[in-house]
Amino acid sequence: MKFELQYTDPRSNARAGLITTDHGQIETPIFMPVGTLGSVKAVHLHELKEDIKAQIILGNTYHLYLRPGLDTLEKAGGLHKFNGFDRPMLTDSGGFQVFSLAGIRKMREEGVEFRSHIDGSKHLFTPERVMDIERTIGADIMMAFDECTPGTADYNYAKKSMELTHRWLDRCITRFNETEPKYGYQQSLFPIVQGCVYPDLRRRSAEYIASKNADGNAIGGLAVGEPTEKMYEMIEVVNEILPTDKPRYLMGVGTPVNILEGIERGVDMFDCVMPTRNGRNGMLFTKDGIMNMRNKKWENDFSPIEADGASYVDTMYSRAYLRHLFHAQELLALQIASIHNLAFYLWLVGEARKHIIAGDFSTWKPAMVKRISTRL
Ligand code: PRF
Repeated sequence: MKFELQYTDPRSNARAGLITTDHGQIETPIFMPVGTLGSVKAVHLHELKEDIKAQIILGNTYHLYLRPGLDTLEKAGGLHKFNGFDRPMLTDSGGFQVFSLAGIRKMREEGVEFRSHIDGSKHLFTPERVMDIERTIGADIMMAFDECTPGTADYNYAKKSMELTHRWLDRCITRFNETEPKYGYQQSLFPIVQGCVYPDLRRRSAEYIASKNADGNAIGGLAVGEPTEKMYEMIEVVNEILPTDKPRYLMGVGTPVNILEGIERGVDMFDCVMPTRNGRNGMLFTKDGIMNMRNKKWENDFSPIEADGASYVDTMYSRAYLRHLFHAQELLALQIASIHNLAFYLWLVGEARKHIIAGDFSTWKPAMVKRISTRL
């Protein structure tokens, strides 16, 4: 994998870059739609590629390991062959999902023992095991196995947890270096900064992660219960230390505003379930603000969903019709909302990139933050 830093905003830390993988290029800053089980929920590949223009999607080690399982993925020839998405993919390591989803966990130095949320069966994730699983899934970017410290953790817990994440990282790197990709294309390993809301821990973690000289670096343990201002402060602390010539990935973030704030602070990659999950609940993000499509307000509004929206669904369907679909619990509502929101997210990061390149990001960004924060 290669990263080329193309433009840096003179008035902020915003950057535009280009990642090159064996499955193609990614223009940064970028948003990665979440495809937990190998599919972006309610979205066909055709829309994902041609309309939403997704450049990279994310899959989850925890979910794919439980279903369909490693045998099937290996027989398929990896996740790209299995789901048909021939552009870059990234897998999260389970370092978040095990902690948020799995039942009865036992944390030890060795790893985490957990019970499947599907059938209660017992499993053990160690850093070595997770590397082997991510090799079998075959994403272009593999995330290290970490503990995602809750945003409310006390200092002592956060410190111990960060130190464990660092020891696990060393074991991930060893295993990664001992093993080969299985399907004939390269894979990169991204380590993850932790340290909760404590600046000195964040600094120590960023220094440790930077010392590994990986192809890219991630910031974890944010948007997990801490105040938003703390999140922005931690991004600033960490990005002062992470190398500028490698992509920086802020995990699981966030709202459109969070993403613009992250870009301004030097983040290049984002993922979040928000556009798809909130979309399925009727929440639409648009250039002119947030709409709850279940509201009575839209009952007789026959205007397009978004007249100058980024997706073909925006002018193909009216607000009144989409509201009707949500009320009638029609599956089409979930599809339209997911496609709309993802197209908006990809449009937003694409615009940010254009304005970084044009040199007016610092005036464009506050105006856009104001515009998209409105409630329609
Ligand atoms: N670690 C991992 N995945 C994640 C996170 C993390 O800290 C987060 C936190 N926002 C989202 N996804 N491995």
